[in-house]
Amino acid sequence: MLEKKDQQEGSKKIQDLAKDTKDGSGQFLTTNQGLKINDDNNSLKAGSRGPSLLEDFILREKITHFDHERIPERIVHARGSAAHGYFQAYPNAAQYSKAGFLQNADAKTPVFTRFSTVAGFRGSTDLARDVRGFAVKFYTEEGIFDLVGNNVPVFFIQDAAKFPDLIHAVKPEPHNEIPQAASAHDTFWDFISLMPESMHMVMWAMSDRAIPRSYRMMEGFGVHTFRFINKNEESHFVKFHWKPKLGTHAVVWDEAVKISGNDPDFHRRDLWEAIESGSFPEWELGVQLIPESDEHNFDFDLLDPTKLVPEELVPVIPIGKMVLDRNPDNFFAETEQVAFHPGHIVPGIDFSNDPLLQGRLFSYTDTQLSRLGTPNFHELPINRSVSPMHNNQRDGQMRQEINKGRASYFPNSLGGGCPYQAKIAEGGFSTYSERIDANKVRERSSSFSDHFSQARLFFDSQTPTEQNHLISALRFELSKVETPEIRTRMVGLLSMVSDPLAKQVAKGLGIAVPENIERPINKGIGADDLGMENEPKQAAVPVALSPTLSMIKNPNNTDTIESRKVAFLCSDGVDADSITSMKKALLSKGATVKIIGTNATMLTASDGSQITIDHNLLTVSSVLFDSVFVPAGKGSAEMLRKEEKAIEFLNDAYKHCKPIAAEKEGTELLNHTNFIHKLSDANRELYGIFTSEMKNENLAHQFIGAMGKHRIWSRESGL
Ligand code: HDE
Repeated sequence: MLEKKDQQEGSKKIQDLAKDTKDGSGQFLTTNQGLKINDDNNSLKAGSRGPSLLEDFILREKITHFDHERIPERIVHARGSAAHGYFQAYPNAAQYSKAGFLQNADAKTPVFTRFSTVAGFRGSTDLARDVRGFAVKFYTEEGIFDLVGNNVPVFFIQDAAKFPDLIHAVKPEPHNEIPQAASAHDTFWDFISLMPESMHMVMWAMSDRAIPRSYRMMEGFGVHTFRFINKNEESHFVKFHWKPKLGTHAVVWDEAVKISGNDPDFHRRDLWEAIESGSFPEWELGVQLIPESDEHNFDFDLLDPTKLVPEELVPVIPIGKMVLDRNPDNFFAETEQVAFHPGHIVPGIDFSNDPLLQGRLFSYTDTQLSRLGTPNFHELPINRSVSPMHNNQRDGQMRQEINKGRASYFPNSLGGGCPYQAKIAEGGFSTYSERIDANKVRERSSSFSDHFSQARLFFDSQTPTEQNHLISALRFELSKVETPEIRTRMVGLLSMVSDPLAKQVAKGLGIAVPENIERPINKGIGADDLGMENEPKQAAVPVALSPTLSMIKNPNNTDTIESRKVAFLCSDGVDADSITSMKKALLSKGATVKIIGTNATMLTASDGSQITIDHNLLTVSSVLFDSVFVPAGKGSAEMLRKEEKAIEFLNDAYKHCKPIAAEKEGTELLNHTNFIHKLSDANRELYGIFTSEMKNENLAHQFIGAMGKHRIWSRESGL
């Protein structure tokens, strides 16, 4: 029997653990009706060994609720992670749009931002090769504004009518539901090979943008052209950009595959841990503004969502920043139930006639009706507007609001005419009065028909490293395709983008670039139209190269190592001083250090001190870190040499171009890797390997400098 004192201490410990949960603060367990439960462990039976009784309303309520815990997952973007934060406008923002949340640089507008993959199911891996959703809900004083974008500035298709086809093609194939969260299969490439308009987006999706290092290191884009309306009621076309403070970075494909096995929650965990540790991710919101008078001054159509506006033509003006500083309290209630909608706008923002955007305006309410089950989804706490909501919409499933009074119609006299309409001067929304004079037609504008110039601009703007990654990605994906005709058709389309690209991909597939390109069936446009025959092979774009399209050359990247994760590979006998001094240097730059040991608990250092282990080597791999340090300590190096996993850890870090440092006896461990002997002493540092046979202050400095570059790409090209 426990002594009373022990019992009290035990329950105090549990209460301490539970102090951050509402239900842990000394509440009784109850049914949904508030009845206090006396026994939550046993069902009601006829005798302790007898059958259960149907009368057991407590069991029935608990199990019924459980049976209904799942709701339909999102048809696309099912896998996601989110965080709360705020948006703060810069003083210049007010001149561009009359939107209330852009007027006051001292005000903070709450936001909830959800990042996602597109194709995978809710439980799929974060590291799938896929576009990422980047959806921001602004809780403004004038109502909800949702900026529902992606981490890629263009889209696969030009018209909403093709969206169900695109998604059917990319989702697991219908007969066997294979493969999960992957575009590398026949139906996807069959569709793409018949849709030349997708070629620009294919470049982005096959680039490393589709395997980000972190949600915190992704750009975001509104994709479509929207409108900003200023205080003088003038309209500008606008493209939205989110630029991450931590730079735009990716992992490499082999790493992505291994992360998926090691930690399928890699991005979710990364976002969560960064915020928990106080390292709040931050983005700058920028806009490209185009006066109405310039609408037709580009070689592409501003309404075509497969085109971007090169930053060299129209610069991105920063107008505010977003900081994510709070993790959700409950995944389901917030991240799962949040309902975004590109049609949620506020005065000062309006739509363009982009036919993809126009289709989205219908889809998002419709999908919430089947996913959240009621037109009252706006009443869920995460979706609720902070500006008061008054209208005559009534009833429906799960209605929360208890509306009072008799008048639920407008106009009324019985309700005193309330709620009444707001004048524009009072903040009432009024759609931008755009002149439309046209025939009702079902057709694609001929200004949408150059599908290749911007695809080529993207490919040409990449560094050789990035081009190689893109070529490898296409080789990988198309090698998984089982139907030879699809591969050939794809290589044909790629040759319309870039001959070197097509040749390299074809070589990897063991086929030739077709001489006469097969005309895509249906061509994504009306059956009576000619489509590709009219297209210039490589039409001129005024911009030949755009460095902002490359992640490596991206002018917005800095050399910060804030929140980067460094693995210290250690075992018993490690030199405690070596750990302390390197750790101090890294922490001073905002990096995170994790001690990887050969057990799950403690290391005994060479001076006898005890060092807490963060991860057992058994459970991690270098793909989960940004760089590796092997501290000094003879005993430690000798123990690690016998661990196959430790050598693999280093080999992988090398393969994935990550900086590696080793001090004194730690350098010995590197002699057992498969890369060290390929490097001369002179070129080690060039390839991001920093070793020091003695204690050396400069080691940390060099290591940090290399980490600031993200990866040592010279390894891929140089050896
Ligand atoms: Fe979406 N999209 N989409 N989409 N989309 C959804 O809405 C749809 C498109 C995007 O974190 C769905 O609530 C159509 C472009 C994001 O909750 C659905 C078309 C872009 C998210 C839907 C598009 C996006 C969605 C599924 C073509 C980039 C996740 C669940 C006309 C600008 C939001 C839901 C979140 C989600 C339909 C095209 C981004 C079914 C019909 C282009 C980031 O309504």
